[in-house]
Amino acid sequence: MSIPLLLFAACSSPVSLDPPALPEPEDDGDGWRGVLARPVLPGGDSDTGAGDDGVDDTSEPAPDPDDADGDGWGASGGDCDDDDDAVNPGAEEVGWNGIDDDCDGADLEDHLAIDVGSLHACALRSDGAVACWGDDSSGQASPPSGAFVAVAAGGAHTCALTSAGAIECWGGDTVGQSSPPAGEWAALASGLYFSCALSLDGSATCWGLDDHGQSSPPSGSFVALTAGSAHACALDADGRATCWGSGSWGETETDGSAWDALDAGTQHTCGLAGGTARCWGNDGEGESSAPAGTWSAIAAGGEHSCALDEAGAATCWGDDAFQQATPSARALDALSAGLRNTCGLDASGGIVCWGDDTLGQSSPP
Ligand SMILES: [Ca+2]
Ligand SMILES: [Ca+2]
Ligand SMILES: [Ca+2]
Ligand SMILES: [Ca+2]
Repeated sequence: MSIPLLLFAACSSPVSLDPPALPEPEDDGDGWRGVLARPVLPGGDSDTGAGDDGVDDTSEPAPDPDDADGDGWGASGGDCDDDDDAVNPGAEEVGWNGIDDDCDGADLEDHLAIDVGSLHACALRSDGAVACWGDDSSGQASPPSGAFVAVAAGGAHTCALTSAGAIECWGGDTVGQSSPPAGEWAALASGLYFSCALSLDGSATCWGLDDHGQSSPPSGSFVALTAGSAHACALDADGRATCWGSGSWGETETDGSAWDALDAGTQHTCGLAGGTARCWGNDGEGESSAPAGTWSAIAAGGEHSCALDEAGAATCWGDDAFQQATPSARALDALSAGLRNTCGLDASGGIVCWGDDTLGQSSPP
């Protein structure tokens, strides 16, 4: 008698035969309960009862009952769009597509490059579009649509290099500064009333005003280009500088040394060599009196100049009447200086500007 009683007691026990009492029911029949990937049934055999195939499913990947689009992330596990398997916390963020691809809370609106002109500025977005702000009185801040790889803002015009290697310019064209030659180009720079480009063989070509020879570059093979008010400079593969155009303040003088970077301002030029900054040309406001330090980027503007140290902190010198030489405290990766303002890009590709904003040139979109 004691044995049947014991069997009856065992069979009626909820512990030995029924599933344990669980806070959340296994309600969709996949053998997993709740939002956590935890098996309900011992051994992971999810199809017990009439449909039991006798296979222990523990070797199969654990399905997430909360993952409707099958991208491996449940809605409660961070998938911010469980109807789109391309959107989840493990996805790569794609800029400017209006979609928060990686579920970090926002679409990425980043920029790859920035160039400040006299009273306007433009930046290259990571989707290839160009965005401009500031003075648009000649249409210089109204870029065409298209895919670009570089942008150069000048006086009242802007030029950009398309992904196909062609140059498109917009804005003032009073002296042909917005009428670029056809061809395939590798780099470009815009000055006050002219622009220059490097062809694929490294030779320089300029268009626009040439009253100081600023649009008559010497022959040579160059890898980088910069343009100021009425002068321009290029670096060859060894870092040697060649400058042309107006040199009334000595801004086109080069000493034969090698440079890592060069930037032409209105009437001065600044360069970086081994982290040391040096400027030459007009120094009426102290714009050519570069401070000692170790710098990673440099920009020459109207009558001021700025540089970034190795941590990305900006330091400026020269005219500060519009606070153009009073930089943002944000760490920056890139820098460009205009007539009376300065802009940079932070590590996220966000735009930071300081200085004169009377025409919105320091108010990026
Ligand atoms: Ca999902
Ligand atoms: Ca998804
Ligand atoms: Ca995002
Ligand atoms: Ca996105």
